[in-house]
Amino acid sequence: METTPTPGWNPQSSSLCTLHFALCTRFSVMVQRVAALVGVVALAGLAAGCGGAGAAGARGASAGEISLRATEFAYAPAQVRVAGPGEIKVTLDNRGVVEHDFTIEGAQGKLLVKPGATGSAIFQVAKAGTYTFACTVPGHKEAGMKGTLTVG
Ligand SMILES: [Cu+2]
Repeated sequence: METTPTPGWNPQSSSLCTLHFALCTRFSVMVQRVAALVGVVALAGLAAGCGGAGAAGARGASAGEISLRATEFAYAPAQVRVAGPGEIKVTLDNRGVVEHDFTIEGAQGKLLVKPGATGSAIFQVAKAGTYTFACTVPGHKEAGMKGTLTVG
């Protein structure tokens, strides 16, 4: 009755460990591959955004321009529109006495303009829709410094 299969424990456990290790290694390789793939996709996206050679890029290149005036604490106009998705050139004339910026929720980038100055930047909006734009200087959006951008 003393032949309990305890001897089986050690080898089993060690082979489990080996398997676990192999899985872990394989998983980390997979993560690296996925990371590389994501990097490639991101680069391709950047290239498409910059090149404008593709159909979508060419169409997007001339999405539109908007000009806004910033004061404490509002944009004028507060409702703007461009024809469709793509690159949008935004010009911000800061008539206020403090710094203001312009950001589009859901799009990358920020245009920061000092008081009394005018600045412009290109924003990329990939899809038609209604977007909120706002100033990210603390308290400004809450004070009313926001508006609506309609794309398409
Ligand atoms: Cu502001």
